[in-house]
Order: sequence, then structure tokens, then C-alpha cells
Amino acid sequence: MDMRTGINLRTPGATPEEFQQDLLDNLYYRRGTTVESASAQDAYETLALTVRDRLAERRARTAAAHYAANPRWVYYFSAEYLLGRQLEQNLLYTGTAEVAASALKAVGFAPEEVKELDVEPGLGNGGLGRLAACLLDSMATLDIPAVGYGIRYDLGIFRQTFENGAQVERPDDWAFQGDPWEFPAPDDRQVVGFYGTVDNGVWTPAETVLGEPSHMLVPGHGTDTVNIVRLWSARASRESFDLSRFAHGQYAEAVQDAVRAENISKVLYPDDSTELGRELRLKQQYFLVSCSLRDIIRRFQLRNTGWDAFADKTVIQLNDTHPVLAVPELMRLLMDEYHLDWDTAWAITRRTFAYTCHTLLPEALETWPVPMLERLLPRHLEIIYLINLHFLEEVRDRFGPDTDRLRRMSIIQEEPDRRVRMAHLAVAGTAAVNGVAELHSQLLAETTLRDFAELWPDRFHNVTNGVTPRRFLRIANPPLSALISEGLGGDGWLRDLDLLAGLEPLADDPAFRQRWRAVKRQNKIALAAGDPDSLTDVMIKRFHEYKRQQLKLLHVVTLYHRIKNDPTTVRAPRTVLFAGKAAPAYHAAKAIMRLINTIAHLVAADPAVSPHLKVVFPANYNVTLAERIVPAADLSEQISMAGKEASGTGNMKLALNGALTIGTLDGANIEIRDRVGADNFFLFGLDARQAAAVRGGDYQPRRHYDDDPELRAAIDLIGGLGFADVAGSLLGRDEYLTLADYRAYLDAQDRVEQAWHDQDSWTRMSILNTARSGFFSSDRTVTDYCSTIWKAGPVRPGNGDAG
Ligand code: NBG
Repeated sequence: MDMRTGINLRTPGATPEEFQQDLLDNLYYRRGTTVESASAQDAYETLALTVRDRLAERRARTAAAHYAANPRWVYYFSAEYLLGRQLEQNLLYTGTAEVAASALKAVGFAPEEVKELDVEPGLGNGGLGRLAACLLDSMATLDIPAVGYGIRYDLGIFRQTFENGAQVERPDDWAFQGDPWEFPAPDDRQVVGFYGTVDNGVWTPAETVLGEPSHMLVPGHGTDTVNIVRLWSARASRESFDLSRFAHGQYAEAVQDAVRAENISKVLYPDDSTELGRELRLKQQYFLVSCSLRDIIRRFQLRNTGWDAFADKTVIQLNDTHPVLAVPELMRLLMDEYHLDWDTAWAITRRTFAYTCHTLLPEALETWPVPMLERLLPRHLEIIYLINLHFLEEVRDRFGPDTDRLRRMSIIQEEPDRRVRMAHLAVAGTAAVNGVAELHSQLLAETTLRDFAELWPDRFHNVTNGVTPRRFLRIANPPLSALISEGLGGDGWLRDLDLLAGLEPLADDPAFRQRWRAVKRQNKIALAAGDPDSLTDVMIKRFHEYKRQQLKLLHVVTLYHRIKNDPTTVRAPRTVLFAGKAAPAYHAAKAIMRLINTIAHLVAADPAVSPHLKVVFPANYNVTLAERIVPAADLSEQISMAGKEASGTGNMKLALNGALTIGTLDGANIEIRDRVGADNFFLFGLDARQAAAVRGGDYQPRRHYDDDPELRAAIDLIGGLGFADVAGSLLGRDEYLTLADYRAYLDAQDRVEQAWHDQDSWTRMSILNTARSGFFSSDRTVTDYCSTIWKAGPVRPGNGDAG
């Protein structure tokens, strides 16, 4: 047998007896314990290993098929991944959920209890990190040869708790108990340099750190493909422990070099709004790309010689600007270590990379101080200067000596201080640039990156985001999935979400509607956030002023006043649920959170109001919690100021689960509304053009306050509760036009109440939302990337009989 191409591993058994035997073997041989003394943690880890083995066998066949095909690879570079829990996913993808449950019971454990021990690796902040995970799932499902590269942070996104209503951040030591899903691969470690000097183009780093990878398996659904996501941990080199200092009792000093090195992968940065540790963050970015590029070159050289084929066999997608140092790093590797000339290296580099932009907020476009780069990565700065030189020549050739334009487009910002503009480097150094929703891509080309779109119109694309229906419908919402499969006569929709369109006729079937409603009710009972018969109104996302949680809050306060004045005016009892985290240093967002908790108490303590209105704010929003909230939602709040939300993906998850959206014409809301139909979507507010015009004009939020008694009462109440800062910022600048959109929002909420009153018609709209959300599958997103940007196709693993 050819061990590389015709692997003949023993296929793990599929019968309950075989599964149970494997579970016992793992318990005794790998976990080293016995049935009599096993803890629940033992049971969990043993189950994880048993399921993992089934994926590992598929992984071996996938790797063999990839090796034989020597295909074009897609590499996804992302500083963040929010993978969610692994156990349920892997039980589903291996088809072992039932046998696993009965095997667990047979050895004396409750499956539900064991499942709760599965910890979600929170290696990301929000939508950007979850998108990365959805794309990995879809790439595997579509059999695309792909590897995700990232950092294995010891501490993921902080665990959120509330103390006196205020967010308190606690460390998220997610792998404290070990992580049964990981395969360490220490032999693939890489050496990464920092600081030092450059002499004639030769860089001598002053400090080196090791990058050690481990990978997790990324199975496809309904296929044997199992891809991987490879995460790097920083380690000190062997000599870093100072024995003589230790011998002299200098214990802290003895390990200081090791601690310094290992700090690189210690924590996920909560986001850019904190000044702290900026150099460490830059080190992380370089660490990620340096390790990953060397790993890619190593993999390339397994099957190819020379460099001619590199850009044909490799496409590297840069997830936002965090990994953009990959551009100068690949140039450096090709020139300094493999001795290619500039033009050849540049041609390869430009063809290899593509860049996705995820924002329109100017403050979110990363820049790095030139002196910091000069100190940390002196050779890279030289290369960036050279890239800029060539780039500005191209601009000059095309537009003439327009100094204003040259200054605007330069990769180096000169005023007020010298900085490297990572987004400019990204556009200059890649073959394709994309936004993440139609409107976003259009605004990118018209505003944020306009000069670049004028220079290279063909480089700009749109790829609208999507979400994986496996996790966000099948795993999160089993009862609805079962009903859908019954309605459609099969579960083909799991791999072809457009099939959901087949539900449309059932929206007019009263019996089906009733069952649909019963499922929603059952999910609300499971969530236990409030009365299952109330309208469950959810706003779940990161806290940011542009997303306008404060607007939702003004609505809640207005409802409170209306109920107090006359309870009969409010026709729909509501449970309003907020969830989300704020960047630790983002004080304005944290004040809004405290205010939500304060209002929640106020409402709960008022017996005249509490039967009609409830406000809940569960702590520590993450993928696991989203999977519980999304299936229970009736109303999805997508109320950002138009022109600010690049796409949103929570909006897609909620619509897919039959929630109706109340939203502005922003991000992917526009495409959701186009698809589900204007009648099944509650639209309000200024559009992006209008919002920009109001912002650019003489906007006076106080006029709205003066003219609208309900708004005035709401803001006064907020001020009176001791939140003068929140009230003041609304009445002062009102950066995100909360007051300008207030009345339109309230009117739209009145339409929601009216619609809720007719439950049959509401349920019809709910079914239509699901039926028409097929487009928002991340399978479609990946298909779009493959055809417009990656030019990559599938490779399917054999069945294991070959050889
Ligand atoms: C976020 C946007 C969202 C978008 C996700 C995924 C960043 C920088 N951007 O609107 O705010 O849905 O990216 O594209 O996290």
C-alpha cells in the first residue's frame, strides 16, 4: 500500500456496540481511568476523543486526496475565530449523536450534563471572527482545499459579568481543562524574529520567538472532507530559562525572557479602542503571518519545486487589515531568503493575496506609527517604503503630479504623525479587494477607498456575508429543523439552503403555521427569558454607539411611560432582550449597558408595568448563548445608523430562524429586505445618503427633543436616573443620529405591535423570512469567493478503499 496516497486506516465502527467499545477503550487506554472512578470530565474528554477519531480517519483521507491532487489552496488568515462549541457539531457531522448518547448512558453518564462541559474557544470579538468560522465550515462542506491560520490565544475574549449593573471583565481561560479537539504539531514550529538591525538588506533580529502550531479539525457536512484550522502559540526558545539567576534566587528574572516571548499569544485584544499594549498587538500580527507564510511555503515545497507555480497554487485571503504584514513578509521571504529579484517577488506577492475589508468607520482602519515599525520590524519598513515608491509612481503615471491625491493615497501618512496605513498597503499589495455586503462594497469604492477604486476599478468586488445553516439552524434549533425537513420532505436544505424556498406554500397552510408557532413557543420556554407568549424582541451584538443600543433603550423607556400612563395602549406584551459585550475601555458603551440594567430593574419593580414589559440582559454573550437566543426571537433589532454597519450577520441568523427584522437600510439589511419582501420587514429611518447629509449639515438634536414630548420624557428619565452623560451625548453631538431616527423608529415599532396582534399573519411572515433566506448561507458566500476571487475548486477524498 502506498502510505501517502492510499491510506487504509481502520474505519471506526458505526454500530452502537462498536462506538461503546471505542469509548471504553479510550477511557481505559487514553484517559487512563476506569468506569468506576471516571468523573464527568473524564466522560466528556473520552467522548470527545471517540468522536474525534471518526473525524481523524476522514482527515487522513482528505489529506491523501489533497496530496495526490496538488490543488490550488485557499489559505484564510484571520486574527480571530469564534468557532463555537465543537462537540455537538462533531456529533452531528459524524452522525454519532444517538449512539454517543446511549453509550454514555450505558457507562452511567447523563449526555446533557456531559455536553455542558464542552467549552467554546472564544478566540474572537464578534462578527468578523464568527464569519471566519462560518467560512471554514462552508469551505469544508464544499470540499475546497483550505487551511485557516490564526493565533491560539491562551485567554480568549473576556468573560463578562455584571456588578451593580456594570460590565466587569474576567479572564477567559478557555483551555484550563485542556482541549480535547486539538492536535499539537510541535515539529512544524517556526522561528520568528523581532527588532535588531538591517545591513544592506540583511536583517539580523535581536530577539527570536518560536511559533508552535496545533490544529483543530474542520469537518464538512455531508461529505468526507475534513479541513483544519492551524493556530500558533508563542514559545520561548530552549535557552531562555536562566539557570544561574534561578540558582541565585532571582526566580522572576530567571523566567522573564520566557514570559516575554510567551506573552505574544497570551490574550486576544478586545479591539483597537484601547491604547494598551499596542506594540504587543503588532507583534501578534507579525507572529501570525510570519509563522503561517513559512508553513505555507513548507507545504508548497512538498509537492512543487521552484516559484513559478506558487501563485497558481496559493491564494491567501486576508481577513481585514490585521494580517496585512503578510504582504511585506512574503516579499522579504522571497527576496532575502529565496533570493528572487524585486519584480518577480512582487508579481508573486500581488497575485497571491486578496483582502476583505470589514468596516467603514475611519477610526477602525488600522495605522501603525513608523517609529514603532522601525524598531520592531526594520526590514519590513524598508520594504513598505519601496512598495510605496513603486505604488506612488503608478499613481503619478496615471493621474499626473496631483500632490493632493498622492498624499491621500500614500501608504505612509505624514500628518499629524508618520504612520503606515494598513488598508492602503492591503489594496496596493493584493489582487482583489472586497466589501461584505452590496451597500458596503459600494460605499467603500465611493468613499473610504475611492481613490483606489478609481485607479484599479477591476480590483474591487462585493461578496455578501453568509452564515452556516448547520450551526445556526440545525444545531441551534432542532425542533424548527425537524419541522422544515418534514415540510420539505428531506434535509437536503442543510447543504443547499435555496431549497428553503419550498416552504413558501406552507406559509398559507394553517396547520403548518400552528406547528411553526408551537416551535417558537417551545424555544422561548427553553430560553426562559420571559413569558413565552410575549413578543420576544432581541438586540444581540457588540455594544457600539453606531449600532444604537441607545435607540432601542429610548423605545423601551417610551413603552414604560406609555404603560404607566395607560396600560391599554400597549397591545403586545414584550420581552426585550439585550446581549453583547463592550470593549473594556469604551466608556460610553459601558454607560449604556449600565443604563439597560438600571431600566431593567425599574421596569421589574413596577407592578403596573411588569406584566406588559420585561427587560433582560443575560451576561457573557457568545456563540453558545446566541445558539439559544436566536431560535427564540420574534423580532430582530438591526437599527444601526445607515452607512455604518458593514454587513451584520446576526441579522441573517435571526431571519433564518423566522424572526422578523426591524431595521434601517444598512449593511446586509438591504439585501435581506429585498429577498424576504418589504411586507415582511419593518423598515424605518434615514438611509445612508440622507444620514450623511444630515451629519454634514447643521444637525441639532435638541430640536427633536424640544418638538417631541415622548422623546423628551424618555431622555429626561435617563438624565434623572443619574445618566447625565448618556443624555448629554444624545443632546449634544448625537454622533449617530439617534434622535433624528427616534420618531420613525417608534412608528415602525407601532407597526410591529399591530402586526403581532394578528398571530396568523405574523407567523406567515415568519415562515416567509425563513423560506427566503437561502441566499444568506455561507455556502453561497464561499461559492462567490471561489468564482470571483479565489478561482479554486473542490477536491473530494476517496472512500479509503484505494491502495
Ligand atoms: C464586522 C462588521 C460587521 C460584519 C462583520 C463580518 C469588524 C471590523 N467588522 O458588520 O462590523 O458583519 O465584520 O464581515 O469586526
